[in-house]
Amino acid sequence: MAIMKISAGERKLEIPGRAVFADGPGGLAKIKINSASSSAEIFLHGAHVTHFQRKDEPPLLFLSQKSRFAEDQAIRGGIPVILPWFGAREGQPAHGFARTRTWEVKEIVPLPDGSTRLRFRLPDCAGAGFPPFTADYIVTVGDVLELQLVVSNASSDRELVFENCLHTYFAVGDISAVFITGLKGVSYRDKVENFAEKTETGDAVKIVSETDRVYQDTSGPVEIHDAALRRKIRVEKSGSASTVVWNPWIAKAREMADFGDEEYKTMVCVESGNVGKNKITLAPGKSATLTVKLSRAAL
Ligand code: TA6
Repeated sequence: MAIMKISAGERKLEIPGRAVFADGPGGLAKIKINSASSSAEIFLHGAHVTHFQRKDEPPLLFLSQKSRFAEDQAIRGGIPVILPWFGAREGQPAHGFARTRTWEVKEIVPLPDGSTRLRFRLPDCAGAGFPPFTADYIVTVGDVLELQLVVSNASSDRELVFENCLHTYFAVGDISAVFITGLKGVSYRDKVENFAEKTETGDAVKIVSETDRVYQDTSGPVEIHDAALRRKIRVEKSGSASTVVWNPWIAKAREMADFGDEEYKTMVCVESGNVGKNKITLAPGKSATLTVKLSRAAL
């Protein structure tokens, strides 16, 4: 029973009918949140938001039917918290260790507007060559989903150089009827072509093949236009200079054991963070906050 592992202190934070612990698959504990206008689910494993849905609307986030749920595995879908490195790292798992650690629940606060704010802390952040740091993650579930990742350099004498990213998987009705705006004129590294440096020339990004782009020096909002679900998802952010757009398409989808062969048709990742040349350098005692706000409007 996953929730048996929840500490007494954490159990006291529960708000009946609003934020309660529950057993998730694979022996992983989660919190089920019901706010006035929306519901969400967050696993303590990786402080991973796997579900956000406004009442009477389809879910905003994609979660693979084939996702693994295990202590040492990342969940495929939702919002993986990528920290303190993005992508590959010699001798280390891809995308950092934060997404496969169990975070502690520090606060659950019912807000007057009917939304619910939760704060998570990543225990013992050090190792892999990084100086000691702290990471707090604040998730506010309401009309919109707001996420804040606060990283502080806890060292007294060493700089902390790190990457972070909220690697959001959005649910879409039909990828062939989706386009993404807000990236025109922005330069990017194309991972599909060996990180070739390019510039976005089009008014909108269309996904017609494997797409894996790291847009750099961009802090503006991005919108995902989804004709099939007749909605527009807006990704607003602060404290972030990189936006990553990813869809594995056919071949990669087949290669991934924790992703369905056809699932590339109903998801797109639009990720907000600081990666590659936008990585962050924090002096001792300093902090950096990455904030992302996810909202949607009818098309
Ligand atoms: O954010 C895009 C990306 O870096 C892709 O290159 C792809 O690898 C994806 O992340 C998923 O990575 P994962 O380690 O979760 O399989």
